[in-house]
Amino acid sequence: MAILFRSTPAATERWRPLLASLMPEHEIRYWPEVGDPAAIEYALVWQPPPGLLAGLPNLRLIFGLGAGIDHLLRDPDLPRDVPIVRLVDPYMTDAMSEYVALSVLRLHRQDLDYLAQQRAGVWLEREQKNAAERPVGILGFGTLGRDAGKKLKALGFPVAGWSRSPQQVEGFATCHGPAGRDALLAGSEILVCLLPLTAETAGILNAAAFARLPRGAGLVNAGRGGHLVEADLIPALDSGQLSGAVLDVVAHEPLPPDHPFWRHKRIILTPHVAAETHPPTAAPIIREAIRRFAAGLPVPNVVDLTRGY
Ligand code: NDP
Ligand code: OXD
Repeated sequence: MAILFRSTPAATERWRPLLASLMPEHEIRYWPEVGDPAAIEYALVWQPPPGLLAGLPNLRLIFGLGAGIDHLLRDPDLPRDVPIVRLVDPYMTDAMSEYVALSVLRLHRQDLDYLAQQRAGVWLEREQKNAAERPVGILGFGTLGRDAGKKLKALGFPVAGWSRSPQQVEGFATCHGPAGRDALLAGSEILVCLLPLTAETAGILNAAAFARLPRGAGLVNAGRGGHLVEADLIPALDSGQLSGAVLDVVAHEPLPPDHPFWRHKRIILTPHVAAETHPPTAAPIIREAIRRFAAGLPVPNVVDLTRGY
């Protein structure tokens, strides 16, 4: 029985010693050295080349090396009868909440304006609200959204969360469905997207959604680039409907050098680093999932392919 590992070359070098010491009982093969495909039962993958998984006839379980699995669903030949486990790691959850808290605070405390003033040598106090007066709406109130919500709440922000199914989360206003989304947008001075990318959520951050937000709202997108209709963002920023956007993800990564987002004064960009996979904490989680699967026990965080996440 062998495990196939495939990620970026840099990530592969971080994982290699960890997997060797944590799973000495398994033969681990590092793509592109697949060897006999029939020997591979488990695949640990990030952005596998299309067709790679379909070429493994005895594959029993796929681990996506990230929280989102859209990188797997893009493969038209994905073997849909093999269960997919996504990565849920408290280390990553903490990282995402740090990113969201930082981004929300930057928008709330008018960082973009103060940076512009600093560059222009302008000493000018701007009117400032308290966090308690700045409602935050979170699209995607799952593992990451709820944790970010709790931490924003601890900072004083009123937080509402939107999900696909009705959810009761103590201390939060929650909603679901299109009507719930529109109500959440109308009441959110800062909107955070932590959705998975699915057919239902693609393009959800668009001109119509921005128009529903209170004028001057801020946007944080740490979900996927495909959530944002990129052509709609700059007009919303230039008209003042949005006051700023923090983007960790974009449609085409890395962002092309001539893309207007690089230089727009009201956009803060980071290169998909909000919550990176952390091999030292992720590897034991994967080892435990393999142990459970091999023992015939239920494995947590199996993706529901009918929902797409
Ligand atoms: P979860 O599956 O735990 O949560 C997803 C949430 O989105 C759930 O609340 C779900 O609703 C909701 N949702 C899904 N589809 C819809 C829909 N059509 N309408 C309304 N709500 C919907 O995922 P995580 O919180 O772990 O991760 C979320 C995403 O964050 C990942 O898929 C990935 O794209 C992104 N991510 C980005 C990272 C980065 O570094 N930028 C790092 C890690 C993740 P319900 O509760 O009803 O199921
Ligand atoms: C993930 C990511 O989905 O890093 O884990 O984007």
